[in-house]
Amino acid sequence: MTQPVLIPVLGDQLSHRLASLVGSDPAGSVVLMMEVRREAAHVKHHKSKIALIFSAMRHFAAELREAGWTVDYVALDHPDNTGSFAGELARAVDRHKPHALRLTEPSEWRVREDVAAWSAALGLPVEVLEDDRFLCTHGEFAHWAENRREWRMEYFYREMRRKTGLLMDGDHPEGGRWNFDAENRSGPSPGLRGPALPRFAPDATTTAVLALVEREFADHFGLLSAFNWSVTASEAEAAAEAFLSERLPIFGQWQDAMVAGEDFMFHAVLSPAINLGLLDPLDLCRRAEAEYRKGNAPLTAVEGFIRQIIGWREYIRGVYWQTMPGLATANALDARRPLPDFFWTGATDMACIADCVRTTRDNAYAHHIQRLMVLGNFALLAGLDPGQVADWFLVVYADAFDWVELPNVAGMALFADGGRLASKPYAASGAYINRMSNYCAGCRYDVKKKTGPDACPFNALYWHFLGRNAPTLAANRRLANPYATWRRIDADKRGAYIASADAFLDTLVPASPGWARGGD
Ligand code: FAD
Ligand code: DLZ
Ligand code: SF4
Repeated sequence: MTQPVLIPVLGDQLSHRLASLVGSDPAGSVVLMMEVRREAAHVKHHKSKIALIFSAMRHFAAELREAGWTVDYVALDHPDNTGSFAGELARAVDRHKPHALRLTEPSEWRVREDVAAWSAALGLPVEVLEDDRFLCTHGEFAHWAENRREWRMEYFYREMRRKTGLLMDGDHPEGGRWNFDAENRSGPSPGLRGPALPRFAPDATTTAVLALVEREFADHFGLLSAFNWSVTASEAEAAAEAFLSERLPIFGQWQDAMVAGEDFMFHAVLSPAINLGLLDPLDLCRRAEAEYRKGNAPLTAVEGFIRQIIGWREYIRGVYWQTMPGLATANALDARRPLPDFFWTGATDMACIADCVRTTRDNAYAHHIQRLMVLGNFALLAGLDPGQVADWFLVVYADAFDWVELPNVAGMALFADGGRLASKPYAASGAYINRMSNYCAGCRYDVKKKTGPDACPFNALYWHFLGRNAPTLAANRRLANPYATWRRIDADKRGAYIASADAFLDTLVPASPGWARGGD
């Protein structure tokens, strides 16, 4: 091959329709894929997440070779592996003497910054293509956001419905409404269980990767014993098919419900495959719509699912690129408390938190309401440091990449962006968790008690949160009712709430920073 084009394909770019592949000729290109320690350990990612990414990368490399591409694959334990993208690129340039680099833009700000230095460092032209696996381009989001005082997902979502034609009836939304969320909020009925997920037995590639990860990342959070992620597009396809036929019809109704020990409920559990590129999000939405058109799934469920993907997922990504790098350090509520150690150990008497940390440790997964209304809500009410909370969320979930994790944590869960993303903080007392789950029945705390050592900690913390943030939040119109109630509570009772919450907060033991960073 005369001087080829070198095409780095990153760990979340595992799509055959990737812009940098589609626009290139296999005969004149070398694809470079790199397992590097810095990506696995700049924060100490959950073992299952590293195993998923490495196994999916290895399978994708094999598929590319079968399709006629030349792939240079650097495994983590290659003796000359330098441990970073920059180091591996320099070595690959020596090996292949390319005339240029072509890549699809990285999804994360941090890596995008690295890429900006590659051309000068390597002395080669670097062509960066937009990632067209997202529906909304950077330019379109910027145009939508410009001159809007508030960026509300709902209005953005309507634009995406019009753009894709999903669930449209001419110019109107199917069923006469854009959003059926109000019908999607049932608490769990007794004995509610979701169907079992399809199982993917590890093949030789995954088995080798699991051993590598156990050996090389022994001190990282999480278990590998329940590893069941789809690592190829065809496995992801089987997982999607099972979701569309078995769980989608009831996805909406139980979307917000939580049941102890039921880790997946009726959720798609497809976010890792979507974020890595093994599934195409628009195709998935079209297939969900087809289930509705065939009469297999109700509009309420299908609209809810499609909204998560073309609404929330695209909106979150737009917000990320519009607000970085400031979003990474945003702290509008001046929250400074260190992350408690039970986020890593699960050792807490709060049954809701303990179960959410357990599923996170076992599966590198928790569903949306566990993330938002248990873990995120606790972090918000307790005033945990947004940087430490964001590190935790980035480490622990198989689907966590900075572009999607950070806006969800800093914006949606913690209100650290001052309300750019959410019109009010998602703050809730124990009553909400009790309504939406069966956790409280098995908890040593009493969800009905408001103060004292046996009271559900969320109750006093809720008022502590509103009280201490009154200077920033009391003017928020959507908080008018809670603040009116707060003002009506007599001074003694208010003092009791504050004292009870303070006594609880004093018991929190800060986590060792070594869980999230350092050591590798
Ligand atoms: P379902 O509930 O079945 O939803 C279907 C799909 O919709 C998901 O697969 C996902 O692609 C998309 N989706 C739904 N909600 C969101 C959202 N808020 N943002 C982006 N996509 C969404 N999602 C991630 O992909 N990575 C993260 O790191 C991440 N961190 C989060 C942190 C917090 C604090 C919160 C509140 C949410 C976070 N989410 C994140 C969003 C959401 O919780 C997950 O996408 C979802 O739980 C994935 O599971 P699922 O595939 O079963 O999703
Ligand atoms: C998350 C991750 C991990 C654990 N390991 C790798 C890796 O070894 N090689 C790679 O190309 N990507 C990895 N990733 C994903 C990157 O950290 C990052 O999220 C993407 O490059 C997107 O910017
Ligand atoms: Fe969680 Fe409070 Fe219910 Fe216990 S009582 S499970 S701490 S909400």
